[in-house]
Amino acid sequence: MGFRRLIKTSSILAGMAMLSGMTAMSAFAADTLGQPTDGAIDLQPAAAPLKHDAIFFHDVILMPIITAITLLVLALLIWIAVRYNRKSNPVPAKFSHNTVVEIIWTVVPVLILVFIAFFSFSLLRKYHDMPKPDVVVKATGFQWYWAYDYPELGVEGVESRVLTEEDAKKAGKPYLLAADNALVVPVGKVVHVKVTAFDVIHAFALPAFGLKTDAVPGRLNDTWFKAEKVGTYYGQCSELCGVDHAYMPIEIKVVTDAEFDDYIIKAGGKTKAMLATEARAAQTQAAADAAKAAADAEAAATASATAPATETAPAAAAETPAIAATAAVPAATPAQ
Ligand SMILES: [Cu+2]
Repeated sequence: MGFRRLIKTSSILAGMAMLSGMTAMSAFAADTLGQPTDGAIDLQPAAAPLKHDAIFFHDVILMPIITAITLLVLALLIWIAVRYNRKSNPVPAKFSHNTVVEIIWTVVPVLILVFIAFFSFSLLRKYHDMPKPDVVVKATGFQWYWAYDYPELGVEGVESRVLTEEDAKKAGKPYLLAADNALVVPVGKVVHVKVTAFDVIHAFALPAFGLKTDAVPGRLNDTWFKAEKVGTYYGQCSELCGVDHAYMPIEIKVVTDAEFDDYIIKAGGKTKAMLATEARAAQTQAAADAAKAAADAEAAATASATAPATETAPAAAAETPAIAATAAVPAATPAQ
């Protein structure tokens, strides 16, 4: 009788759990991209490849296993409590040990862990094996703010500090997540972040991109993302780093290519296109210089061959323009 009532209660509980699961789903649908949402549960929605993979690992691999194990243990507890209490089972069995059962409850958890490890390591590999970068950014943690560099584009020391509550409200941004200077990156491009720290250990973390990388003084850690949508994304320092740990947010602003180039130029740097043009010009200049030097050398050689031997420019001096130039100063260089 008591057992039936328990079954009834547990089915009601299961129904409630399903209902709350459905509300969670609707909360999930209303989530704001790039920042936490009041009253929502579950992970923040993804805006980069690593986060999609992390959500798959959590939702499809881990949660079903955790739920199944929890329900199994709950069912066993209920079964034991109902079937083997003193009233239902006045004469208990006296045996102990059962080899078959013990082998099963050792081997099955090992198999479950191996199954989880397979997906876990493949996710770790995705974090580790980074695609070729389009933009490289260096993020340095300070007590208590972040500084960003674009080493290849010549932009250095963009300091990023928390907005005051008043300024955040004025800007319509979330307080404690918004910064005065965001890290600006182009959309749809592979961004490598070299993470380090100046003083103590911080951590560069941003949920929507699936980032969480320790910032350790004297060490460069790598992470990467490829933002899928233009917008503003928020994260926080995620390693307790001192009294203002809560006041060093990470704001990443994802913009179009053109806007990114504008930003780099305004920040005093050079865009990839500018650098490529400069490199091409330098190459052309170098080729022209080499051609001119060769022509000069040839002309000098011809001149020394035709000129009388009393001249100060010997044939050997024509080998390189530098030596030719030295030889052209008669007082300093004794004639051979
Ligand atoms: Cu910190």
